[in-house]
Amino acid sequence: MLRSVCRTRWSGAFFQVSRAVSIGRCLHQQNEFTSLEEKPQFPGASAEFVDKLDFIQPNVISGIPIYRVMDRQGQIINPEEDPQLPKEKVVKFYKTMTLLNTMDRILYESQRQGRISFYMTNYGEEGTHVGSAAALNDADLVFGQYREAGVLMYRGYPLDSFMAQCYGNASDPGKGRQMPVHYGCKDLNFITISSPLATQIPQAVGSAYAIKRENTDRIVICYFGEGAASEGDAHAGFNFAATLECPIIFFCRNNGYAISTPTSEQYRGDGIAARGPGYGIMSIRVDGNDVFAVYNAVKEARRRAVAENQPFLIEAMTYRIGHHSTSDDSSAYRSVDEVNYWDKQDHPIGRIRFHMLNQGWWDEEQEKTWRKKSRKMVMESFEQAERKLKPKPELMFSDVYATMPSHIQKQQESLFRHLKIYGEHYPLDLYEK
Ligand SMILES: Cc1ncc(C[n+]2csc(CCOP(=O)(O)OP(=O)(O)O)c2C)c(N)n1
Ligand SMILES: [Mg+2]
Repeated sequence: MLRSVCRTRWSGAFFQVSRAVSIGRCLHQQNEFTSLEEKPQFPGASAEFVDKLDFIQPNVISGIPIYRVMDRQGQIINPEEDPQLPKEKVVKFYKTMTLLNTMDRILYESQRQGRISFYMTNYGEEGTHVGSAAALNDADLVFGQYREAGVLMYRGYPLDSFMAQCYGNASDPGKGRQMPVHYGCKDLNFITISSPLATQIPQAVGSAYAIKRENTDRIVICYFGEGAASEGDAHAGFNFAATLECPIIFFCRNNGYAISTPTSEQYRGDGIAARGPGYGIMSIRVDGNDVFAVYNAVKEARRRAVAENQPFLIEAMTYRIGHHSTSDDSSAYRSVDEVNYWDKQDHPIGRIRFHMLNQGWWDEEQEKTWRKKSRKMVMESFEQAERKLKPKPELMFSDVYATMPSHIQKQQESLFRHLKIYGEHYPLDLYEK
């Protein structure tokens, strides 16, 4: 009963826009066409004439509120919004968020020690990953950007597979041909990450359109950063999703920065959520460090996306605590105090831990045991990945073309010739034969 009340309350929280637009269009089409009537007949707008010159203020949609369920001490603010998740589920949230954090620390250090080539941490954004992943169905298709490892982890992607991809060893499904953090898993419906920003957005919309045509109970979720939202592909994706009425959730992680570009230089409007109404998309802004707020927003958006075949835009406000990647030093463009604030005072892991402690679901002893156990799990997996051989060198030429074209064939032969003569200068014993 309470759940259905929550849902009804919830549906009101999204900015209602797209219905008004499509109803307006229908009315316009139904009107009998007459050039004598003093009403606008333009096919591209449903509006009235005015006789006073007035520009629309760019801040007409300004200060979109940030939905949250818990305060910073992990207390539920409004009991009607409590998702009332069972203890086991909340503990799973916490364990995933902390395991991700531990994996990040180990892999970040590995890169610093020269064991892997590159890494990107998820520090501070764990709540956006886990809250959203938990609200989806397993069959829902995920398109990520690159900083969403927690979504894959929540779905059950094993530590060994994360490590295999980052080490590019023989167990990596991508056979070592991608940079670290470019995960993908067909079985878990997680599309492989690609580096060029925002390319996943129109691809995700295309998939959502295909899913709509299949008429199954599935949706697509597409993650991207507030920086990627400046790409042309974002516009194309939003507009196609709205006009083709696709069951998709656009999930923007607004973490304050796109490498060194702060949001103050990224856009002039009220963030990403404010763009939704312009496209006719239902939109909401949530506190991304509140895992329950993220969960509620995605759950409701998912329910409505399936029921009504329409897109939703969720802007999750959060903060990128780590450097952009191992190729970045963020001390060049932001203060230590700023980072410390988010790390120490407004962290998604801290907030859910407070909540669990308040509920009597967690204590210091459990914390110590879990931290020790999770670190051991990560270390074992990391050591195993490091010991594994690299994939056969010739695999770098396969899997792109069904039949290998002659120029690739030539390159492959040239590599073999080279290795035959100079092989002793390469660590070939580290590669599978
Ligand atoms: C088309 C394109 N342009 C530039 C880059 C380089 N680049 C990689 S990540 C990044 C910043 C993206 O920021 P945001 O979308 O906010 O995601 P975040 O890293 O903050 O999670 C840039 C500019 C790229 N990968 N692709
Ligand atoms: Mg960003």
